[in-house]
Amino acid sequence: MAAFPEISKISYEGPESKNPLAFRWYNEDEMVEGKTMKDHFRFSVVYWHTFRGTGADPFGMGTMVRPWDDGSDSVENAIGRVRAAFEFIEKLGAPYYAFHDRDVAPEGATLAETNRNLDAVAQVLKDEQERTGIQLLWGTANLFSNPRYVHGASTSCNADAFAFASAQVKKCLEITKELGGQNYVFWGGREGYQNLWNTDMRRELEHMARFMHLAVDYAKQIGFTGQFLIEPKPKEPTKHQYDSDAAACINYLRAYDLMDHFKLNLETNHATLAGHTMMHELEYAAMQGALGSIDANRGDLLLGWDTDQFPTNHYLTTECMLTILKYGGLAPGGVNFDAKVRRESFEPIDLFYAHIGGMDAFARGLKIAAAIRADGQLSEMLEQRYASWDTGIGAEIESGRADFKSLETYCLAKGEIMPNQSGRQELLEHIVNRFI
Ligand code: XUL
Ligand code: CO
Repeated sequence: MAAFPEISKISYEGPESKNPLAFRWYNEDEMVEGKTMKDHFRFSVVYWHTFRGTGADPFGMGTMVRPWDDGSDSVENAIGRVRAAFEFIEKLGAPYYAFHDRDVAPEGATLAETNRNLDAVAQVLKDEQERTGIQLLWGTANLFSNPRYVHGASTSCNADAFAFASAQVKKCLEITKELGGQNYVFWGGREGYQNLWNTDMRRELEHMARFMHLAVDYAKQIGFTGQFLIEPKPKEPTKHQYDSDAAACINYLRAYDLMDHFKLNLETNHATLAGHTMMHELEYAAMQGALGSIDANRGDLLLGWDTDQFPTNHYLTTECMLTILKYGGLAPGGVNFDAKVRRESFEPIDLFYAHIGGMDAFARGLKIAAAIRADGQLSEMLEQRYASWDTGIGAEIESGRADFKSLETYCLAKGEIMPNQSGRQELLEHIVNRFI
């Protein structure tokens, strides 16, 4: 039985269309800067919010109406959910999906039973991938829900939790490889602390690094060649997460000799929680060669937590796409909708409205970003701003020919210097508005 019987394949109808079940901007074969939209974005649907989200919040139970799901934790129900998920992703026209091990298959009474459950569901995932051509963008292990990870997984004070997390990631790497996953993500939901009085931070960070090295080693052993990604987030559920933002992650990867094996999976709402813009996080990671993939969503400025809303703001998507284009794209990463429909949007059709809106917002952002780049005024102004570094004393400093003595000599001869350039922020913002 079809899960979405009243929905047919979503198609592109163009900006004039008023059909809410059609794309107005996302036209997968349209070329932008020499690449199809499909290849620019590599859109991905997440299993956890879209197929496991119930709408429960700390004040009330779930609200989602999901006729294909009997609410049980059985393997049969999990398999039925796979069929519904692939029907949805295929009708939407997203080329990828992403999951946690525990989203797709139920945990059993023992590790062996859990692994058997995962194998049974993975076989159906594989069949559905082959039937539809939909691919796995990334897999990840849920190392935060089960009470065994109450103090963390690889950073737990309990060595058994580290061992269990290792067994879980081992299995998840095998399944991700089996399903042709193009990346593997670590998001350390409980890898941090609630207070420092009970925390040996140095020891915990060393354990987390050991864990990542073990994953890298095992990937090599089994021939998994996907890209490893770390997903920064500063807090929630812990007060402080060690992977707090792009800069902290990159410092950590360098300090523990992991830079060759990892890139970052940046999420908009996590950037907001860290007190950064998404553009900042993208730029910071990309300039160091560590831009891997993005979790596309947004927060709410009036709510201080990780609301994971679908992105609809064209300024946001333009900023994302400007930076992504500047650094040559995301592959093998993609634009992964780590976003959930609101508790009040409980009908199955809302899943379509949400994803179509997000894909269209990104498609429009891409077109705006490409127009800004083709126009060239912004990049010319940026280049101009740093012109003093291109010749003379600037070039001498950049090339390493200057030292403190030669710079003092230069200043003694030159005399006082004056601020010589306006920052032009208002003009620049106004120029961006010409395109949005
Ligand atoms: C949590 C979050 C996760 C990761 C995968 O805030 O973003 O869903 O994306 O574990
Ligand atoms: Co995420």
